[in-house]
Amino acid sequence: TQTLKERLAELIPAEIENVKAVRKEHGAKAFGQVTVDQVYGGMRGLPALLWDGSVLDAEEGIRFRGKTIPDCQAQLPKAPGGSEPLPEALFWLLLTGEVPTPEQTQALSKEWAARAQLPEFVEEILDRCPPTLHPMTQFSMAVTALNHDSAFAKAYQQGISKKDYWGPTFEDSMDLIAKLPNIAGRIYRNVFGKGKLPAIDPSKDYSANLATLLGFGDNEAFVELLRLYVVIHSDHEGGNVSAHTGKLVGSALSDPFLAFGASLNGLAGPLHGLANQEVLIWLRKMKAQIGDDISDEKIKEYVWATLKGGQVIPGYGHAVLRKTDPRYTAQREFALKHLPDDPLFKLVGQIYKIAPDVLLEAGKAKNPWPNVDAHSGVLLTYYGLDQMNFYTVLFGVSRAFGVAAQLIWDRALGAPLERPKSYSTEAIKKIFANK
Ligand code: FCX
Repeated sequence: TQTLKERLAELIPAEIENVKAVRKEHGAKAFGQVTVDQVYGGMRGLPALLWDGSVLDAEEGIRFRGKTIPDCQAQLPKAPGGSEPLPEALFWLLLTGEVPTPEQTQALSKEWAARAQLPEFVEEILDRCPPTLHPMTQFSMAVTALNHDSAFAKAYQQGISKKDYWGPTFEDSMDLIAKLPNIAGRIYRNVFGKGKLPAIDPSKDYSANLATLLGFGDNEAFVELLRLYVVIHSDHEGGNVSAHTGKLVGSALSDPFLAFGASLNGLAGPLHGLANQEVLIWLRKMKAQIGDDISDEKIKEYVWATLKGGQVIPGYGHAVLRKTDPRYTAQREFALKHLPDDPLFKLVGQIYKIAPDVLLEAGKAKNPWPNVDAHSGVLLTYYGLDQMNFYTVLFGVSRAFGVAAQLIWDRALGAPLERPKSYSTEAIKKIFANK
């Protein structure tokens, strides 16, 4: 059967022609106006990036190459006996727009297992980190250090031609994804004193190995959760902080390890990926304050107190979405199937009925609905992974799939250095003085 790299090699020339034709026909046309508010307002809605892998609709949520999360659950290959899509298949889909065969999916599991080992010095870097250093900082350090063996950096030094950039970028991206379970597992075991890391099993899929490295390999429901988790966290179009940072840094021809290390530092912010940690902290504080008998009225008061304290409600709101995040819904459905009576899950469901109305009444947030981070920690906690400062690491493992796919296509299409224009407030005043 055909490998992913062989399939990509077939697809790339046609896509280069496709882009050429689009630029020839539409290159000089304008999307519309850019307002001064967009310059001050974090560039919301500014059409500025190209990425075919996934598109985010404000109402409907994410589609990966045109497929919704339920489509992916129905159509992507699964593990024997499993019902959640395999992240291996999602990576193939992101890169090619095609659903791989079960054999092609399995070949990716095998290839990632074969590439999984970390260089010894990276293991040592992690082992020397104090357990008080946040897991995301450790994660980003280890990923950045993998640049030591970058195929792209080496090929660039040896004078590789621009048209061949995507090849070593693909190799680095495969290595990057393959090595993440060992990095995540090592951080988890070091920080939380969970003993020695077991070896990767080449006969198992990526998520099963990741679960084993974290110490949960025997729990098939947890493995299924990880499969779903990685798929839904993999990509969220091109403009979110982690995806965009990876693309931006990659545009300087920094290799995928340097580019994704930068993505992780963005994901580690509380308004982005760290929100899944923040949600659990917020829930625990709520329980500590209110006690076990939590009424709707008490929740309402707690949500208001958070807002009045000048803080955000973690896990709620979104820069693009204007409806409940389908990534939240997918996790809710997983919980309804596997842990319907879990008290923390019930609490999250209760908050879902209350927080949106409070946010609407407060009148600031453009989207009062929950996002992906409102739900993920509750599922992990249920299975015993209750160290919440580790949660964003799992988001990071997943986000590598989207960022890597994007980097490969950017190098294949010859994406140039990113360099938007910045303006001073004085310049803006002058430009619009008489307009
Ligand atoms: N709680 C309280 N206030 C909120 C809010 C929330 N959940 N969401 C938005 N607001 C506030 C904003 O802080 C802003 O206030 P300001 O005018 O005083 O600056 C105002 O509402 C308008 O913001 P809005 O345009 O709706 O949202 P942004 O695009 O600026 O920000 C995020 C989007 C996601 C950053 C925002 O909704 C937020 O802070 N949410 C909580 C953190 C969170 O859950 N992040 C994870 C998002 C995502 F899913 C991910 O990346 O993982």
